[in-house]
Amino acid sequence: MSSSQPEWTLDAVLSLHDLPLTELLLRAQTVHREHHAHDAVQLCTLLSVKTGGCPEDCGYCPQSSKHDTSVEPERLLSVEEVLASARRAREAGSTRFCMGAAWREVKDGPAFDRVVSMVEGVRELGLEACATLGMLDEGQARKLAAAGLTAYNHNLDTSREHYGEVISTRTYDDRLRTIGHVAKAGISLCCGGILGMGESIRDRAEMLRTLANLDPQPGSVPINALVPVEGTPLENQPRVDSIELVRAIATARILMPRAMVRLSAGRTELSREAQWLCFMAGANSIFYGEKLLTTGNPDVRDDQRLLADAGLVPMAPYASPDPQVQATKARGPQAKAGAIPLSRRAPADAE
Ligand code: SAM
Ligand code: DTB
Ligand code: SF4
Repeated sequence: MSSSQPEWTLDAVLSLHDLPLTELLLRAQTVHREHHAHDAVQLCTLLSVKTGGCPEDCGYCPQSSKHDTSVEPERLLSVEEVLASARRAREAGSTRFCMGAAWREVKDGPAFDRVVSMVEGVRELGLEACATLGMLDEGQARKLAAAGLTAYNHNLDTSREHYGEVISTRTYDDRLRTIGHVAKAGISLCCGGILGMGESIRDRAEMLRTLANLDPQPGSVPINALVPVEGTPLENQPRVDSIELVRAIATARILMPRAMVRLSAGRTELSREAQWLCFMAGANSIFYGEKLLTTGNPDVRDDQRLLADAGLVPMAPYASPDPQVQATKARGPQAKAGAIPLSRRAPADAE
């Protein structure tokens, strides 16, 4: 974790998580305002650039070849297809574009080279570029950094203790190794987890503790509610309680004050009020667009109303206080084609 701060203990995390709800929300909102614009939400768009056929057995994932789901394996998209989608995302108001591949790990060769070109192209559009491609080695992380990748998403998903209940084809330490390579390459880490996979509150607190004790802390923390997909081992899991989601988000905000906390998968099942409570708890980003990777996401008009009705505004790109995100502004290809509309607010504009 940031060297100036002592390590978080499990007891300390649990006592925050279990505070009376109003007290937890107040504390989280106070921390939030110290580091972020209080009324800005970053809109991010996901695209699955290589769908399905993944050899890993992640129990939540519709893209695993070990599960019989309706997701069919597809080829790696072309750079042109991806950039056309990124352009549409930018026109719709997104400022970060995240490309996902259903790979266990990156293999050097033409497919990876194509992803590197996608990253360069996304940066040239003036968007933040994020990728999630499975395990990476140090050299691959360096190549992505040189291409201007803003962030790499690699989730811990749950606690070390619960991990084996969900995934058997890789270990928690495999995950942490890739996270180390991302950090060493100077790429901002996007790392979070999923609630609702049969884990205990202790598991959630343990996952948040592990995230908060990383050095450096993740610049981005996606908190997903499990989307139970037919054909996966977790298809019958009950939906996570929305207040439990709010508690996890508030705890993440307090533990990782400078991170963008992203209210990620599972929003189609959340009421507007529950989503507003998540923003109150310190979430300051959503995935925006009709699809996540393979599952649905709220309609963009509904999301525009969700923000407008609460007096929230879309955030400018590179508004994150994470120094590694700031560093990418100067690294890699610079925006070529048109600027992001200025109506979006950066933290400097915050009251
Ligand atoms: N293969 C890469 C990996 O596992 O790192 C990248 C793609 S993977 C789909 C990215 C993340 O999506 C996973 O780590 C998991 O947290 C999330 N995810 C996948 N399926 C999900 C589901 N059904 N519900 C919620 N989150 C999910
Ligand atoms: C993350 O934590 N959530 C996003 C993003 N990182 C890549 C993915 C959610 C995927 C939900 C299931 C699907 O659509 O396939
Ligand atoms: Fe593969 Fe990633 Fe899905 Fe796991 S989460 S099965 S690694 S695509």
